[in-house]
Amino acid sequence: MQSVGGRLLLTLDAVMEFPSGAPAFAYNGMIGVAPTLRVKQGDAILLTLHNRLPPTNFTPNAVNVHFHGLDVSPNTAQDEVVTTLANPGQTIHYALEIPATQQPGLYWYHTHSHGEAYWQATSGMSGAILVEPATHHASDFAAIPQNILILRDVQDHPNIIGVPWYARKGTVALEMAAARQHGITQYHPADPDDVDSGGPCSAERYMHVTIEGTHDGVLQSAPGQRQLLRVLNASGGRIFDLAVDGERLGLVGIDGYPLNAYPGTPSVVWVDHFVLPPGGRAEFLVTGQGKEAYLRSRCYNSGPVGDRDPALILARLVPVARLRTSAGSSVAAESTEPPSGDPITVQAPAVQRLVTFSEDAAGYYINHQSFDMKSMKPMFVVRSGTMERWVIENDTDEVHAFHIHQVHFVVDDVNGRPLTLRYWQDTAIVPPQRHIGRNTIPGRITALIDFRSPLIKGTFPFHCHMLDHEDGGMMALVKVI
Ligand SMILES: [Cu+2]
Repeated sequence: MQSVGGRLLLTLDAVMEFPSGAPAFAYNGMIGVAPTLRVKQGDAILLTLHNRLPPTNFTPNAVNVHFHGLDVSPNTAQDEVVTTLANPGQTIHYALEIPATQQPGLYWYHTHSHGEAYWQATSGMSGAILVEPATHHASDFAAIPQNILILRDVQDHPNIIGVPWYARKGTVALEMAAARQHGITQYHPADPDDVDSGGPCSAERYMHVTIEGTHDGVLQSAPGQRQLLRVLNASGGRIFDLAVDGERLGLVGIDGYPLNAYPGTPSVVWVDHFVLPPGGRAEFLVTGQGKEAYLRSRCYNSGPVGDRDPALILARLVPVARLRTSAGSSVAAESTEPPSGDPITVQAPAVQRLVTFSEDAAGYYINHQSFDMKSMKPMFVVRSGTMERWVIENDTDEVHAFHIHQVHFVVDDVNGRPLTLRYWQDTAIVPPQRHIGRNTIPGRITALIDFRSPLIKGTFPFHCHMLDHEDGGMMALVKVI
């Protein structure tokens, strides 16, 4: 869907899909459809959300929508997710005002009902939002063919109802064991524990990954021609280590922001692979090689007790003579240059805080507290107009994915090592603790968080974007005054 005259009007229903019993978005009567929203900087999204799910005994079936990554107000009618909930039979009207200064790139929307977030995400209740520049500049990628790809993981034996069901729109990604049956043998040089061993590279039981935005898992490529792949990790908790055979990825945007929105970072950075946490987006260029290649996820080891993120074939890049650019482009000087972000300079942090992720048999915690739905008491009160340094520690044996609503941050260092490539992001991997001799050292990242937008005052969450962890309590509130 495209905005018209600065407004995008949308009605979504939350419905129960038969016979699976899984919750789903419905759009224009089409069950399992969550349209991609294309808007311009400064536009409004007017969303009416009807909850037509049945009341049940096993889950509240409440829904709402979080506009992930957008620099919008956390207050009612915009991106308020803690108290704004539609129970079965209720309706929410959203009037979201996207700032004119929103960085152009890939964002997304998904339900955010605490306690049901994982179930709803792994039922596919999410969609993409693409923010385009309000005015075209010479350098805005107008001549680059592009695809939005949405990665999801879905439960094929849902743990609530017990009836197998399958993803609606996506093409199922091939795990390497299955890929070998299709005669696909090349994959990233092996992790020794690949496949069937129970190690991190073996398949997750009862879950499979889908990719939306391809034609039956096929993407075209043309020799020497660049294209832009805009990839959204809409899974409930998977990590994808993205790579294309024989090619480097030309990163141009992370989490909606152009790479060069961080001062001094180039507009394109070429990497061999990119690790995309759940909730994150990566936008990158690939160049056709004139032969078939695979877009894949390499196996990712998320720690001794982490979920399995096996090697996957996501899509097949098939050579054609020439790729077409988007139809109807009216740009005078079409460009293959990435959009130039207005650099956002950092300022010295006003405050340093410690955020600790932990877990035990009973649940998941931030600073040893499990999120309490009945309390709007913020863990931190932040002064608007400042930046803050948050040290985020992981006292567990698995990766977590730090996400904060409304704002972006820059990761300065990981486990004490300063990063050479810095960029604005809204979701970041926090590595697991390490056991060295008798000592246990927490995993740690340091994030410089930008609370300077005058639009962002109010109370909003930060949490782990492995949504089963969020549901289990790994969420807290920050209040910006
Ligand atoms: Cu987590």
